[in-house]
Amino acid sequence: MPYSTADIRNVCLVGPSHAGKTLLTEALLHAGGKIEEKGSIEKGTTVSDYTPREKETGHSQYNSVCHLDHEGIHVNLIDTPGYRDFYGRALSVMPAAETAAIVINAREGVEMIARRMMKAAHEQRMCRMIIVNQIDGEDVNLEKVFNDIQEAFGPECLPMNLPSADGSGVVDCFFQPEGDDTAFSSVKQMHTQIVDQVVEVDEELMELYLEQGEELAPDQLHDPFEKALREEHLVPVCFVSAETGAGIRQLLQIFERLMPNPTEANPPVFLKGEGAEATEVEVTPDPGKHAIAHVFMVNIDTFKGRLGVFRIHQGTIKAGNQLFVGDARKPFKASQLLKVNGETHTKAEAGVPGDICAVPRVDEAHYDAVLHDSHDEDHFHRKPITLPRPMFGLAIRPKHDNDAQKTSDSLQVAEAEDPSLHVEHNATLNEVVLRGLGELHLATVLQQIEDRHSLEIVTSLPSIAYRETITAKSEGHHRHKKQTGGAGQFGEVYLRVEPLPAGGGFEFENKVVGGAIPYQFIPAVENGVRQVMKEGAIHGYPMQDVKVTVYDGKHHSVDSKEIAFVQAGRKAFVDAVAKARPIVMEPIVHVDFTLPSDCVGGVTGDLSSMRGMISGTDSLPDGRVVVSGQVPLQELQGYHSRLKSLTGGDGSFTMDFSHYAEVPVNELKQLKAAAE
Ligand SMILES: Nc1nc2c(ncn2[C@@H]2O[C@H](COP(=O)(O)OP(=O)(O)OP(=O)(O)O)[C@@H](O)[C@H]2O)c(=O)[nH]1
Ligand SMILES: [Mg+2]
Repeated sequence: MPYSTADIRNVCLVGPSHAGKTLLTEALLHAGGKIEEKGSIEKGTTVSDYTPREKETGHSQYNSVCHLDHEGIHVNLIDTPGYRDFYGRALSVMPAAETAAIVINAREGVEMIARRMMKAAHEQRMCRMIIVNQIDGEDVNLEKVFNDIQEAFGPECLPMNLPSADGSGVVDCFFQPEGDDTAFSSVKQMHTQIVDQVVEVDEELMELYLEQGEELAPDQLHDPFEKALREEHLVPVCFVSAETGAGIRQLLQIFERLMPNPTEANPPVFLKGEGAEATEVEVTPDPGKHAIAHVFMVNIDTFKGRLGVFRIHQGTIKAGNQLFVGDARKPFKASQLLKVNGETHTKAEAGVPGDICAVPRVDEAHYDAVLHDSHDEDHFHRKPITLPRPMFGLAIRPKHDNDAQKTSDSLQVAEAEDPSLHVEHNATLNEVVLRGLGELHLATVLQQIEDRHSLEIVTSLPSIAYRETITAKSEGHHRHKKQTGGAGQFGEVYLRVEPLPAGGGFEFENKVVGGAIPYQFIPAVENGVRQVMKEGAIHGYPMQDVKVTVYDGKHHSVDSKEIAFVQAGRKAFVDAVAKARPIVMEPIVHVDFTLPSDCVGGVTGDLSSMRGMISGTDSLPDGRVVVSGQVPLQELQGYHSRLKSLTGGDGSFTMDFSHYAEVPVNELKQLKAAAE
C-alpha cells in the first residue's frame, strides 16, 4: 500500500529490560494485521527477538526494526534491548525515530533505565511518550505508578487513557471526554488537564478557550498538541497490556492521531563540514529534493552479508539508484531496497522521506554514514549524539595462534554492528582490548563471536592506559654527533616544552630563525619528538597534552642528515621532559552502582578504600539505591566478581570515561615494582 511522509510514524521503544517492549512490538504487529498470531517470549517466537541467543535467554540483545500498516498509517517500530549493558545500543538507534516511547513495567514502576531513556530522548530533542505495560499484572497499583511517573518526570506527563475499573481495558480521555469508570481518576478531569496543558503553547487558542469556555474539538488541538510534544510541554501516558491486548488498539490510534509524523517533529540537525568548521544545513522531508539518508543500524550476517538500515530524511530513494556514502567519490548501486521486519526482508520500490529502509551488501555503509545521491551533499553528517564511552575492557586473544586473522576480522564485524563497542590495538604492549559498557555486554559480544565464527577466545584483564605528561615549562638540548669512518652524522637541537590543558594532545611549533636548522630537517626533529610522545620519555607510557617549540640548533653542511636530527630531536625532548616535572596519569571513570539498599555501606566503603569519590546517591522506587562516583579505572579491574559476592549477585555497575588524573606517588611505586 503506497503511503506518503505524512502517513509515517517512527516509534522507538526503549526502557528497562522485562518491561515488555518485545511483546508489545508483537502485540502491535498483530493488531496491525502484520502477523496472524502473536508470538511469545517464552517460546522464542517473536518477530523482533529472532537470533538464537535471544530466543534462548528471552532477552533482546539487538535492536530490531519492524513495521505495520494500520488505517492508512505506516508505523516503523524499533524494539531496543533494555538491559543496562545494552544502553548504548538502544541509544544509537533513537535518531531514526520522531517518538521515543519509554515503556514502563507496571509491576516495577519507574526504573533507572526509564529515567536514563527519558533524559536521552530529551537530549536528542525527540517527542516522548510513556507506555505503562503489564497493567494486567496481579496486584499492580496503577495509580501509584502514574503518580511516580509524574513525580519523576513532571506534571506534563498526562494520560491519554486510563485503565478501566475492571482492569480489562482502557478508557479514552482525549477523544471522548465522557468515558466509563476508570481504575483511578476521572476521565473528564484528565481530559480538561490535557486540554489546559495543550492550549498553553498556543496563545490564540488559549484566548478562544478561556473566553468562550468552549469545548475544543480534537482536530483544533492537533497542531498545538504537536507543538506541545516538540517543546516537551506534554508527555502522553498510555496504559496497555501486551499480554492481554488491552489498550493496544487505542495505542495504535494514538500513534495515528497524536504522535508526530516526520514533518511534525523537531527537525533533525545536519551539519556540513568537519569539527569547528561545520555549519548547520537544512534538510527537509521533501520527496522531490536530493536524497539524504542516515544509516542508524548495521547488521552483518555471515551468509547474507552486511545490511545497512537507514532513515530517509530528504528526497526519495528508489531501488536501482546510485548513492554515495559520505564523501566517497564513487557511488554504489542500491540494486535492492528493502523493508525490514525482524529477520524478514521484503523488496520495496521506493522510500519516501521519513521512511526506514535498508540496503544489502554495501560494505561502506557504516553506522552514522550519510547516504546521498548528489555530490552537493558531500560532507553532510548528522549532529552526533552522545553515546556512552566504552570503558569496561578485556584483553582478547585467540586460543589457537592460527586463528589470529579470524579473530581480528570477527572483532571488526562486532565493532561495526555496535557503536557502544570499541576495539583497541595497543602496539606497544601487543595487546588487543575489547571495550564495552559492562561485563554482560562483552560476554554477549564474545559469545556471538564464538557462535558465528566458531572461534575460541581467551580473555584477560587489560593493561591500564597510563599516560605521561609534564606539569612545568622547561628547555632541552642535544647535540648528536657521530664520526664512524666515512661520512659522519651531525645535528643539534634546542627546544622548549610546556604543558597543554587536559585533552590538548600534542602541538609542535617551529621558531627557528636564520636557518640554524635548515627547513628541510624540521620534520625530522618533529618525527623524533613524536617517537618519544608515543613511547614515553621517562616512565614508558605514551605522552599527551604537551607543546613543543624548536627554537635553535646547528647543522653541518656535509654531516647533517635526517637521521641525525631525528636523534637530536628525540634526546632534546627527553632532556626537556625530565626537567618539566613529568607525571604519570591514569584514567578516572564515572561509575553508577545499582545496589540493594543493605549493600550500600559495603560498596561505599570499598569505594573509599579504592581511592574513589562518591558524588551522590539516589533511591529507586523498588527500594534499590544508585550510588554514583568517580574511581580510578585500575581499581575497578575485576571488581565485577567482588560486587557479585558483596551483593549476592544483585548489584551491578556501569562506567563511563571521566578524565585523566595524576597517579599518586605510592601507587606509582607499586606500578613500577609490578613492571619490573
Ligand atoms: N502479564 C504480562 N506479561 C508481560 C506483558 N508484557 C510482557 N510480559 C512478559 O514479560 C516478560 C518480558 O517481556 P519482553 O517483551 O521480553 O520484555 P522486554 O522489555 O523486551 O525486555 P528486554 O528485551 O530484556 O529489554 C516476558 O515474559 C513477557 O511474556 C504484559 O503486558 N503482561
Ligand atoms: Mg525485548
